[in-house]
Amino acid sequence: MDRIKIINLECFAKHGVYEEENMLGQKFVVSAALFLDTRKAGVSDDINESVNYAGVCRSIVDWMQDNTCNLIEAVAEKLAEMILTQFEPVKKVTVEVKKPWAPIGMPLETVAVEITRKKHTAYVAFGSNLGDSRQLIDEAVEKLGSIAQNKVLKVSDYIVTKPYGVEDQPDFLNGCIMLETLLEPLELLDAMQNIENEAGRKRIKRWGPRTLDLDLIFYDDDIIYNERLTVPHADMKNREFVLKPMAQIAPYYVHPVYKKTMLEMLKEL
Ligand code: A4P
Ligand code: MG
Repeated sequence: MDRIKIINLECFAKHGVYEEENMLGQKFVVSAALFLDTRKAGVSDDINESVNYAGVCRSIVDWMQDNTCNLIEAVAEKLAEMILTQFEPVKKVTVEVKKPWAPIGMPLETVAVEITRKKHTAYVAFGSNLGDSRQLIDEAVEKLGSIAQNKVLKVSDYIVTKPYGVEDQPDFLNGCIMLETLLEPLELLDAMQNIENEAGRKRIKRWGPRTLDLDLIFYDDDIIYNERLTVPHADMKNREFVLKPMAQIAPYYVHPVYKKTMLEMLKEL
């Protein structure tokens, strides 16, 4: 990806662990590499096709002065999040925060933290067969989208499906959403489980009736396997209630393990 670089932007701010630092302030030096596609702006010579780096610099300085963190790790994290959420064309960012006057009682040129953060694409399947399913799902989509690090990009139709697995239970309402997220996979799972709990979800019976079920189907092209998470979702290839909405919102998305599009997987099922 192309990069716009901001190098050594100076500002005076009050981040630090010591009280004196929070009162007196000191010099910070911020660098950022904004990863985006500059091809269109390069051809058209139109600023509207790119990111105005003056605007990014202004936002960095304003944020540095309006907030107080203990750690430069936190400063870098928040700056990266601010840049990614406020400047849409930026897909990934590297932020370096330098603190040349760090009060450690020894001469040094500077201390610095450098981090890289990016926007991820996640697909989340939803299902409900207890309570007011449509409203519970509407609320879940709204809650997922209202998390500052998330943006809902697409929502499939809600479809009525016959129960799969345990069959003597009411029909389900199912669908999928496409999410842009800055959350890491387990953070996203935490958020999903909180929303399930708020919907009154009780974990009584595996595959049994539920007010709200949110499953993480894909997270970028990542393959994740740990105690809490299997991604891509292990059983999706057998579930029409997942593949049908996926084929609607992401027909050509290729399963990172099976190497087949959602349309192909649906057709095979
Ligand atoms: N977990 C692991 N991987 C994931 C993932 N990719 N996404 C872990 C979400 N969670 C994942 O889930 C159990 C544990 O799975 C979690 O703690 C998480 O750490 P759960 O939601 O508490 O339990 P569950 O939903 O009863 O089990 P499971 O296996 O998730 O059930 P499913 O697979 O969700 O199936 N028929 C129709 N027509 N429509 C449906 O929506 N849903 C089910 C439930 C059965 N039949 C259905 C439908
Ligand atoms: Mg589940």
